[in-house]
Amino acid sequence: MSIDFDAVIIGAGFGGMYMLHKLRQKGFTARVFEAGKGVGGTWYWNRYPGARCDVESVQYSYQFDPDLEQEWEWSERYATQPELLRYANHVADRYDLRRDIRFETRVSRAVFDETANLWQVETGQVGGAAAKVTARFVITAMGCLSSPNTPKIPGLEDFEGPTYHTGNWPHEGVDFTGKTVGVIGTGSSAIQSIPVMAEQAKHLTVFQRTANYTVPAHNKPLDPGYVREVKANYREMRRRAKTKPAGIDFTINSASAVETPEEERIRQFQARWDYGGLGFMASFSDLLLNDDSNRFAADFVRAKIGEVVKDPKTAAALVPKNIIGCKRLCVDTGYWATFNRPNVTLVDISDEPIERITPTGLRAKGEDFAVDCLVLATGFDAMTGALLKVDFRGRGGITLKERWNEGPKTYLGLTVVDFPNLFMITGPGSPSVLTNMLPSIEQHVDFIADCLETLRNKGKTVIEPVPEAQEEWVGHVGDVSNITLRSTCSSWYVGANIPGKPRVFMPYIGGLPAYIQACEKVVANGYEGFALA
Ligand code: N01
Repeated sequence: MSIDFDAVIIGAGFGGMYMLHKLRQKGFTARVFEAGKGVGGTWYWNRYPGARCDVESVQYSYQFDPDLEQEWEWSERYATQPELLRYANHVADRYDLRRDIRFETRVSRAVFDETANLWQVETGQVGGAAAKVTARFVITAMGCLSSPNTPKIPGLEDFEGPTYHTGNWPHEGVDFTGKTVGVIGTGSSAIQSIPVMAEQAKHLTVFQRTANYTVPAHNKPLDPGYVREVKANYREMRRRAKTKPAGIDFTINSASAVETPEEERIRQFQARWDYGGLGFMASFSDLLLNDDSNRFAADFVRAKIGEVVKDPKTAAALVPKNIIGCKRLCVDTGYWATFNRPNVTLVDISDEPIERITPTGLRAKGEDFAVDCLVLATGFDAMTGALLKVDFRGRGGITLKERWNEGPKTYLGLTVVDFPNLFMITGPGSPSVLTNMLPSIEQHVDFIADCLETLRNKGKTVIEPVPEAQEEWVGHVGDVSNITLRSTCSSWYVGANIPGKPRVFMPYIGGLPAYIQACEKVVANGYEGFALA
């Protein structure tokens, strides 16, 4: 059987685009299949009002080409979705990527042919015929939060008005002027979009099952002097970022919150609060390791709610009860203050689920809420959802679904036993969602490209992890997750948001530096843990 491409890449977000560029640079042929009409991945689909990145723009950007870094101008501290999408398109144009990308094409199945040592990849084109291509390698770049979760609320299909999911927002936008809107969910997507939708809608009713922690973004236009300074020192900033667990260049206070006197502790929290953003969780080194330290941080944030929200009942309902950092910390602009608006109502459904969706609204807590449209800010089947939508078949016809029926098991979050020549960019078992995605993506892409080059140089055509290496990595991922409080509570990190999903802490929480070191050791030892044939 002939081989059409050295590699098939699934997805044209930041992972898929850089993978294509890197493989081309190394002289490999590659074809990217992308379900959307354009590049950008997350930033192509998540177009809800207020969508923006919670990692600062100058850090949430590619670093593989210093010229790209220098020429691109970010306008705000946190880039908006449209700006990020413009950046993705600029990258696609600058490196002439589109000629190897097939848009509106979804990969449905990929079968490993053990005789020819290649992948047979089946695709379906929107409105077109199915097709098959063959490739030596398949590389998934489908994103960790790309399979939207639509909860099975009774009656959802009976609703007569439009229903929008934040993770699959209409490209033409939505005009909420004069509309009554029901929002289900209070995660990051809801917390970003609620303040913006509230400015337009006639009335917004927010159905909250779990109150969430959020810190202010303090977003602002980027000062040209600051940008000049960043650009002059980009390499150093990127180097520092790689020494931080989250791959983000912010200062981590090495002190323990419990061992710090109260006055100093509050001063630290307040300083981080005033600066804004995810760095709040780096106020102390033990916020996710020690119950008391965590409670200090949680109490600090909880106390802020009453200072902003005027109605005591609403303020009390907005107070999160779980640990801070259990779910990803949200970063907001005016979220709590939005509940002071006369056109916004919070409905606390923590004690009983939404009874049903009716043709004209929702029924919850024995009350009917009439709405013109529904917004589902209900998140994603994270980390494994998109991968398991593709019918991957490895050795002996085993499916990835069968292999992962007790939760995802990988070697380095990159590869899976019995699925030779399959690589996953930011797969489960890698730092991915616990880090700045861009440096994590680039590290994976570089690892994969170097690996393919090594195989070519050695005259090898097959690489796959050995079971012992995978078991050891899975054990290590589990062990480090057990050290932190994060694995003790319900979140999408452990699959708790999807009924029936195995409860496993999916990302690697050991931090980016430890992960990079582990990968470097594997390479230095001649791809230790892999079998090459
Ligand atoms: O999704 P979520 P998200 N009835 O899963 C609720 C990234 N992100 O899209 O908590 C009622 O966090 C659910 O309730 P509960 C970021 O990593 C980044 O907001 O399960 N409610 C929850 O409130 C983030 O963590 C940015 O009790 C139901 C909400 O829906 C991740 O994406 C921006 C329900 C879902 O929250 C996911 O965020 C946005 C039901 N049946 C997102 N089912 C950046 O800033 C679910 N819910 C980069």
